[in-house]
Amino acid sequence: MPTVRDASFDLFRAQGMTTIFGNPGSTELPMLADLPGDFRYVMGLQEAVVVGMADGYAQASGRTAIANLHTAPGVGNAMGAIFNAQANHTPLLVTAGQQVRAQMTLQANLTNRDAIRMPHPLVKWAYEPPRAQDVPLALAHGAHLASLPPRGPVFVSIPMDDWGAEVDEADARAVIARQVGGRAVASPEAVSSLAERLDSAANPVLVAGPDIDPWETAVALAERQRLPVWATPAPGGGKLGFPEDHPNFRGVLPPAIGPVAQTLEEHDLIVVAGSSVFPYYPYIPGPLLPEGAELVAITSDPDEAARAPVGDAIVADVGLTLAALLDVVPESSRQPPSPNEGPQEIPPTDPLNSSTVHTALAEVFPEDGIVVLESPSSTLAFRNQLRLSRPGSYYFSAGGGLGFGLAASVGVQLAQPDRPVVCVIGEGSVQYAVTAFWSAVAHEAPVTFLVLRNDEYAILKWFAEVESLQGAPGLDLPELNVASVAEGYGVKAHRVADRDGVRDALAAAVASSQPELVEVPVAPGMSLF
Ligand SMILES: Cc1ncc(C[n+]2csc(CCOP(=O)(O)OP(=O)(O)O)c2C)c(N)n1
Repeated sequence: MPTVRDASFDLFRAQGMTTIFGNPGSTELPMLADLPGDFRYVMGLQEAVVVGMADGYAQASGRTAIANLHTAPGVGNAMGAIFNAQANHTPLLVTAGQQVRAQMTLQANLTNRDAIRMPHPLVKWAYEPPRAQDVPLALAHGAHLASLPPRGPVFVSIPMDDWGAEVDEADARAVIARQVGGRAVASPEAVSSLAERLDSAANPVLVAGPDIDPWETAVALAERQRLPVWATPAPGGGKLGFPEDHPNFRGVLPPAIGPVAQTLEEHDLIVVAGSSVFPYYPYIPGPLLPEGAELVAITSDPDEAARAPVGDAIVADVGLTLAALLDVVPESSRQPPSPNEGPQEIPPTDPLNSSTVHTALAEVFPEDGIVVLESPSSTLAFRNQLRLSRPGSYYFSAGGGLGFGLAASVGVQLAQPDRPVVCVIGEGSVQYAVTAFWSAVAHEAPVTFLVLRNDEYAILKWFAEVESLQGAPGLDLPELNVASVAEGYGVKAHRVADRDGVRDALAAAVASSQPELVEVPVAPGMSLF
């Protein structure tokens, strides 16, 4: 009879989950010993990095990834990264080892005492099977649930003696053979009602969110209905839902209540696709919508639909619903939106500001490049200077928990080995996942790390100013020498302070086949353009 381990690895194979991200402990060794040759183990030195890498990998490969953690302390270390994965709608099967069943009740060392409750409320489902032979079905349950909309992390705790237990062969075969899919289409009535509202509106607008996939239908809809398009506010923009060099593209919505309504002032119908309404931060009060405007959101997440403070919502697969809308909506006779203005010119400064660094990156950024961004005070400047135009070319933590960027960039690179990945990151943000440098080297992920070093938590100083708060400690970061730390992990590092030098160093790092880091001193403060 096959063992739990045989059946579980066959299940992983059947689901295309042959890359396992992990950090091993004694409770995980029975799963990992003699890892079959068709599996790859991607090692993170700390569990937040394990889950961050798995998050990037799952997003960039489009498939559920496995993150294997070390019982309770491993799950504890990973919680911030699981929070991000939930916000990113990333399909993750998070597993953790557990004491042997015979020693769980007496709570021997490393027993995860309340394994199911621990990752709540950050996962869609958490489970510890009551019997060893239930493990394959529990893993299948978790893998399917993670990949069904809204996608997200799930958790299964597995006692370490379960792996060697025997399972019924026919039962295991039945579980492994199952395929479960779930892209639900909106009802024809909902689609035709939205088509009518759209076509009869005087000045409608589309807000594109990260869950638009593929974006060709959003492009076709915007063109046919002459819709200007805004990207959902940056805090929620895990991925791009619309090409930013398209003439209809206007820019990124500001992330606060009053400014969103102000920005969309001239519109009478706001169609939001693939985003919550809206990922606001900070709190700048005002009307939720411009006076007299209506809103319709299309989302695959029932919770996003239910919690929106305003407007109607259709809960369905965003790509399929946009395609259905496209089938029934006529060509509009409205004027096309005026052409999109390109990025703003940035006058040179000494030291460089982050916007200038982004202009240098834009000059050498390859056609098929991918950016993973975690540079809080220059997020908007980045989005303004690099108008990304290829699908799957941008990853950003929708949850806002630092530590995503560095780790995810390694996972994205492993999922997309033929596309150059550039991780644009603040020196403060690096610290939350700093060991990911080691994983990049160990797994030969040739990421280019562009580190913006302003010696401070610039975004927090800006928030303090906006909120009229003075005297907060801990906002300065003197002497945080990221290049030296990265060298300690085996990354080739360069320090460059002038614009042309930055451009050339980035071009060389992008072209190289190993991970390289370019550290640039930049002026303090926010960069908006
Ligand atoms: C896990 C976590 N801890 C703390 C924060 C709060 N936080 C948000 S931005 C920021 C500063 C990041 O510094 P840096 O990467 O240097 O970027 P800068 O603000 O200078 O652009 C901090 C500490 C957070 N978002 N996530």
